[in-house]
Amino acid sequence: MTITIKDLQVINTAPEGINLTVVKLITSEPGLYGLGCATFAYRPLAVTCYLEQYLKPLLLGRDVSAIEELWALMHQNAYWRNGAVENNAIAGVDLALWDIKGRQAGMPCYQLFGGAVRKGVPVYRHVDGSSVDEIVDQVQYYQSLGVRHLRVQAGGYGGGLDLNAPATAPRGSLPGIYLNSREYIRKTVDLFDKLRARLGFEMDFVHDVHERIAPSEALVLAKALEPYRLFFLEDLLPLDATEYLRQVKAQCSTPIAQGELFNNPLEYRHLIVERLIDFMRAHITQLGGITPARKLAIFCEQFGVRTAWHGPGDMSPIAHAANIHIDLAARNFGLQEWSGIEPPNFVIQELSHKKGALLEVFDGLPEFDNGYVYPNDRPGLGVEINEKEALKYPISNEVTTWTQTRRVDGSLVLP
Ligand code: GCO
Ligand code: MG
Repeated sequence: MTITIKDLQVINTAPEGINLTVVKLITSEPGLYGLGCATFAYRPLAVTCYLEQYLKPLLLGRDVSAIEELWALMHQNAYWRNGAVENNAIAGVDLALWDIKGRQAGMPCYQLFGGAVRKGVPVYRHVDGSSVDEIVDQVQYYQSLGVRHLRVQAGGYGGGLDLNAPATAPRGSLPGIYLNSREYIRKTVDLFDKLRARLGFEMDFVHDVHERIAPSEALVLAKALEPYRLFFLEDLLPLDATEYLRQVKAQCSTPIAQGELFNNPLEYRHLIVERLIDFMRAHITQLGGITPARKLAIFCEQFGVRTAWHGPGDMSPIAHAANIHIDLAARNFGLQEWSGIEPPNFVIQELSHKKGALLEVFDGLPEFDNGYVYPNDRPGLGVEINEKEALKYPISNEVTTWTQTRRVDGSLVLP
């Protein structure tokens, strides 16, 4: 008897003050359901509408076992493809289908992917501060927890969080988060020089440029950071400038990571085939879920490109768990971002939120211990949601401000 999709429900919740969107697929088998993540923190209502108005009518009554068929059906159903809203919506269904597959098999998803090649997943945590002393304190705190890899930022991404035009901007410039790229480069190189002088080379550091500087400036930064032997330098360039990585890789040994903004193969295929990136950092639900993500990880393996899946605060524990299941079975695993239950710093500074609320809503978040993350080995992705608790944390629909990033002359720069 074929088990089919009986209902598709969307659960929106923001326990940490960050919008999270969960898909619950109810099947025709009593008690059998799956949970997926469709989080696109800045467009939750659009994703919800896409799921309820378009994917639900398409999917009801279809065979839950046919994951490849259903992914392709969703992907091409609107003819135009690979948008951020639709890919995150499709991912919500796709992760739920893999969750169902694991629950039916009585196995954690990583077993379905070929079994684990490591017992725990090495992760990096986030460090951010306004002074070297503050950053050194945080590094030493995480070192005490056994963490061996850290992302180090000095004031978010390239600039502060001030939404007012600086005095140096032209008269009448609009509010925004202003970035002086030359100053950012000077400060970043100076920061890592001081960190290495004080801490040595035992800890592995990554740094996120977040696509905000010009290609020639990016090359200068990557070369200037060579002596500090970063584990990787992330989002050195925006998606539409990644051809310039040919110049960067030809002149510089700093390992390069790109990917959280990837939507489709046309954006990353050349980067992997030409080995212009060393670490692929896609956001699993932005790609459309586990189904395309596994194919991308295996494609990377052919070219010696390692994985470093995006793992930010604006991702639900279900997607974090999906990252971990893929990591466990991947031989070309590089490093996993683990922002864990703390949201990104720009959210903490903007919104008050109850610490720990995330774990009241979600049960089964993979466990962080001594620099590694471990799945809970339950069948499927291993995460459950308390729908009653979820209702306590409604999502917000304010205008997004942190992406209003501007150069010193007041013009917008990609965030
Ligand atoms: C990272 C990312 C995030 C993004 C955030 C956007 O490397 O973790 O750059 O911090 O800025 O996911 O919402
Ligand atoms: Mg990033």
